[in-house]
Amino acid sequence: MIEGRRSYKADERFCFYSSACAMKSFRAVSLALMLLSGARSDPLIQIPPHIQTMELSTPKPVTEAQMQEFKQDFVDVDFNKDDQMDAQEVRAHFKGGISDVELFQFFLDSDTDRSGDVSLQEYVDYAAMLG
Ligand SMILES: [Ca+2]
Ligand SMILES: [Ca+2]
Repeated sequence: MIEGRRSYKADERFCFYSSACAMKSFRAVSLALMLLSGARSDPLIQIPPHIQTMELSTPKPVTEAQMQEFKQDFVDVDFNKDDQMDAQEVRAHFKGGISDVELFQFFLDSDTDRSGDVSLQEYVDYAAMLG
């Protein structure tokens, strides 16, 4: 008879958030500032038409130029082009330049439906509040 803990794949997302809660802290906006300050790959990735034309609500008014920036940030990070930013993509985008705490905090703040991914609408909501 085997006793002991087993880990389930399905628990990983839960653990991701519970540990993030435990570490909720001070550097809340640093990742966002990195995103918004143009720490991005070069040359720019073309924004696909369905993203370009997507109508998005914002929690407060943003300029057309800001919205363009948000969309550009999003497509730069969304490496596999599934229209979702996941934790691996965010980490890869910053090439190890962000801490786990910053990554967790970013998802806590932006992934409002707790799906484990950040949609364009979620990212725009998040980014608009920082602008
Ligand atoms: Ca993706
Ligand atoms: Ca989400």
